[in-house]
Amino acid sequence: MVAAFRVPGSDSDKRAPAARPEDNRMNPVRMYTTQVCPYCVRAKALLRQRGVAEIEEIRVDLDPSQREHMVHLTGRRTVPQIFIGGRHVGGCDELIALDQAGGLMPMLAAGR
Ligand SMILES: N[C@@H](CCC(=O)N[C@@H](CS)C(=O)NCC(=O)O)C(=O)O
Repeated sequence: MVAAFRVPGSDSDKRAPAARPEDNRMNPVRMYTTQVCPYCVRAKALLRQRGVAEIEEIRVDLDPSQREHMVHLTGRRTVPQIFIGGRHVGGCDELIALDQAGGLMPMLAAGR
């Protein structure tokens, strides 16, 4: 069973950039997570700040088969593991590094 949740973004976040997810111009974001995971919370907050309204969240603590699938896909055992437009970004630290290098918004832009 896949435990997937749609996580709405914060309407009150005024730091969101111009890219509007409701225009369908952003690539889909998928994140393997657990319930108790400060890195997951941090990663989701950053994505929301960058305008991501929906995150497909796969709770590997609720579904061990999904944890094994995550390990198979990424070679990693830690959460979060983040995919943007089907491409593996890595964990929270790598998401932050990508953002700081200026690579996150282009990756979020649909069609990239
Ligand atoms: N450097 C990693 C650290 C991730 C990490 O340590 N995550 C914890 C949960 S917050 C974890 O997966 N621990 C092992 C486990 O839960 O099996 C990142 O930035 O994503």
